[in-house]
Amino acid sequence: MARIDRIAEPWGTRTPYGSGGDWPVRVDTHLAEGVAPEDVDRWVQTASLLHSNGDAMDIAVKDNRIVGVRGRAVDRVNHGRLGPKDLYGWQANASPDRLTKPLIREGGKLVETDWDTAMQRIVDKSKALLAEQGPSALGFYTTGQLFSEEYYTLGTLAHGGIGTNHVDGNTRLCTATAGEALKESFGCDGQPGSYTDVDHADVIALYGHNVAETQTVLWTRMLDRLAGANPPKIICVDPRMTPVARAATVHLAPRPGTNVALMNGILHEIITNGWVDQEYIQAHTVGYSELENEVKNYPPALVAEICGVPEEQITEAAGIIGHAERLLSTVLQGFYQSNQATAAAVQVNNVNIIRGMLGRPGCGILQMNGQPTAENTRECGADGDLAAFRNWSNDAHIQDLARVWNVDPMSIPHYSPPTHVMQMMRYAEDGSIRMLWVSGTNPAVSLPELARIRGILEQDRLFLVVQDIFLSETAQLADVVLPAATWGEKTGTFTNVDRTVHLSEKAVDPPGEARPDLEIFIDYAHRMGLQDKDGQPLIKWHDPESAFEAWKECTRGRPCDYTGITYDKLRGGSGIQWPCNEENPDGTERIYADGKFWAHPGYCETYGRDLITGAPVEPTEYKALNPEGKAIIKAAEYMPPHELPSQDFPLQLITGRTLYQFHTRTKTGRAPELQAAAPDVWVELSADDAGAYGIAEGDLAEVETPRGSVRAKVRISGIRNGVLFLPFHYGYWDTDGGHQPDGAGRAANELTITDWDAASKQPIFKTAAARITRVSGGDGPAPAPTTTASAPAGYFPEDARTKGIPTALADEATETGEATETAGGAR
Ligand SMILES: Nc1nc2c(c(=O)[nH]1)N[C@H]1C(S)=C(S)[C@@H](COP(=O)(O)OP(=O)(O)OC[C@H]3O[C@@H](n4cnc5c(=O)[nH]c(N)nc54)[C@H](O)[C@@H]3O)O[C@H]1N2
Ligand SMILES: Nc1nc2c(c(=O)[nH]1)N[C@H]1C(S)=C(S)[C@@H](COP(=O)(O)OP(=O)(O)OC[C@H]3O[C@@H](n4cnc5c(=O)[nH]c(N)nc54)[C@H](O)[C@@H]3O)O[C@H]1N2
Ligand SMILES: [Mo]
Repeated sequence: MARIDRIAEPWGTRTPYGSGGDWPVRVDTHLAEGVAPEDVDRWVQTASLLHSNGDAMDIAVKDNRIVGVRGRAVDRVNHGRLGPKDLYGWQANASPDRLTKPLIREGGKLVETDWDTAMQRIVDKSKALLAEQGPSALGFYTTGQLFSEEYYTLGTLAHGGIGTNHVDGNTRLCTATAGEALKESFGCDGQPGSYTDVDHADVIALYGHNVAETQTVLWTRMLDRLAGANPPKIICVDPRMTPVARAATVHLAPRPGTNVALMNGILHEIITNGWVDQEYIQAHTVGYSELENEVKNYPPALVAEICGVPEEQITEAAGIIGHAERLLSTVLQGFYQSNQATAAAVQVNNVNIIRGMLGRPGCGILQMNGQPTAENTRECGADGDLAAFRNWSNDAHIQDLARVWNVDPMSIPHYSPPTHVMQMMRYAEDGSIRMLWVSGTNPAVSLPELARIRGILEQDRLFLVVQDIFLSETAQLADVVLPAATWGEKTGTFTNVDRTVHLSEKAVDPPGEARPDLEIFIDYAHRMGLQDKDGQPLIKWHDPESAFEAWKECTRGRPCDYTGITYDKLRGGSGIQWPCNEENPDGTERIYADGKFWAHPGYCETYGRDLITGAPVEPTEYKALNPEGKAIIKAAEYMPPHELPSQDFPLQLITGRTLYQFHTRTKTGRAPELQAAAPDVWVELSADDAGAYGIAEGDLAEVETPRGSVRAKVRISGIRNGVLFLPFHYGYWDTDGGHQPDGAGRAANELTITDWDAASKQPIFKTAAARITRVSGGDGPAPAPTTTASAPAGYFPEDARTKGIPTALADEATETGEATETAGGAR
């Protein structure tokens, strides 16, 4: 047993293992000061809630309070390990400023009220708008942080009951491109890979994915492979010097927004050198010749020029990928939130497809998720898609869903693609969406071009309902605020990136009158009198387990088949990967193992879209292209970003995350160990650019784009020349309880652009033209972590390095009692 500071050592101690070996167990535990394991009254099973990895853990409960967490050794995902947000983040639950009563706006102010009054206000408004305008007046904007049971209920009541097409999740900002890229290549959402591919891969290629900071335990698995026998080669594609880049065999740092050009260059090399699996291509794919023709136009010399990357690096990376025997590819926001998101992510699929690298140990694709339950938003249709990956443009699927819900098929909106959130904001701006119900997301900080978003949400004519656990920046603009219970206070299931389903059990009661989101949605459906076609209540379930049983029936025979899973089966052991049904009672490690896809015209989730224009492919076209349901190889031409650097705005701004904070910080900002590690906004700049602009480490600078400005202290980091980076975590809320006044400009989204990917409709948070000017000198280094991508580039005072406050010590227990090697600080 070792005690270490997991702020200073985010990945903990190495437990090396070799290719094809078993990842050793290491159980991580953190308990509140003064609590010993023997003091704990009970341990309650759950999984992590502040990222998509699905680290299984038990919550320690003492005197009906959460007092800590411990990783679950038996789980396939983490083998006992936890990351810093897992270890410390739970403390936010017990914050004194949790919402404990519903609030309604009276005379311009939010005042406390009871549930009946708050709900009645929402119901009265809904009914009046339905009578006046019909379902299109109502919009629902949810999250990737609730449970399956909650999304399924929301999707059912909105699509099957209210009949509105305006339903989306913040998953639009997050994993819309992951879902879309999988649909484009395989006809259906669903992650081909498995985390065990890390154990077998000889090459791991990470595209715009800073896994070290965003799924820390998955990175720990990779670090342990790197420390063992036959380590994999790592390819990193990221304009910043992330911890992944530092560990990479080849680090490509392209100009932001040039991902498609880079991928086409890599594909050019793979195809020209014949590193393709012709047999696999013949048997299992359509569209290869189109790709061959397209990538001919991308010789490495040209790509080097477009991307601003040395030509030798491109050929070296392509050679490594081309010679891989077991290739694992992962993709995240550096592609999904950048220029040509879907087109770029699809080219990663193409690499694995044409190399025949699918469905075998070590050969996988992880089109990553970000939020813990984003997968479920998509599966349950709370992002606008239809439940259980049904196809909104296939009438037979609409009928089948109508059968499950016992409603008239015509009452399920399917006359056009679901409305995405950026379009919903437009409708609210125009005044046609008149009630917006926001659950579990904070758009006043997380959507692009915040001045505009605030203007839309503040309007008197928009009735805004916000369901949250804190009085977030968005809740402050609401007409009704509903206090929700959260993780640890309610029961439900959720699914991580590699299709592993976990049960999260209630450990303690929620504070005050806060209620589980599930109860709130069911209550609304009943108060609205939503019925099926026989006059029975539309929502026939009443608690998490009965909701799960209903959801299972909805998935029967669909790709994400949950019918073989029960709450009991999820208790005690490991999480289970869907599909899990009669044929696969223990779940399914890898899908597409036999070169068979869910792409058959009658079964697929979508007929796809044009990657450049986003226009939906017609059903007849799809049937002609892919009658047998093979994998679809889609080529794409490189198009430059819409907003390019200019004389006025000569730099490129990208935004993203740091290891210690989660999103708009409503939870991590209230966990002292995490907040202390990354207390305030900073801006990253390369040493060359800092020199050119006369800016030094710690100086206060102003970053501007055509949309607005942000003031931040400067960190001189290993970022690419010509690029600025801002973390997007810092809104107006301060941990001292105060709020920064409007326009004080701390939120990265003051600067981002109202623009989105044509195919996935995911907003472009990474690539805007920007400039930076020095405002004044600083009084020390920027408040940026030194253990991460924001590590300082040059000399740095030792005492300013990131380390934990005294309560940050956590325990690690390995099978042998000791780990073999200590973790290198910044690695
Ligand atoms: N600590 C922490 N972990 C998290 C979260 C969190 O808030 N904090 N959030 C979770 C969620 S919801 C998500 S979606 C994930 C996101 O996880 P990631 O996608 O790993 O995180 P980001 O920082 O958004 O972006 C990743 C990288 O993209 C790079 N990038 C920017 N522009 C480009 C480009 O044009 N091309 C390329 N190739 N790279 C580019 C950035 O330099 C950055 O390092 O993390 C999840 N995990
Ligand atoms: N510039 C820029 N902007 C970005 C990104 C970026 O990289 N750059 N990334 C985007 C991505 S990938 C994402 S996922 C979004 C995230 O953006 P948001 O979803 O807006 O961020 P969160 O802070 O996670 O907001 C979740 C809200 O739900 C509340 N909450 C937590 N648990 C519960 C619960 O159980 N029930 C209810 N009802 N509420 C709960 C929290 O208090 C919080 O207010 O941001 C996006 N915005
Ligand atoms: Mo996300």
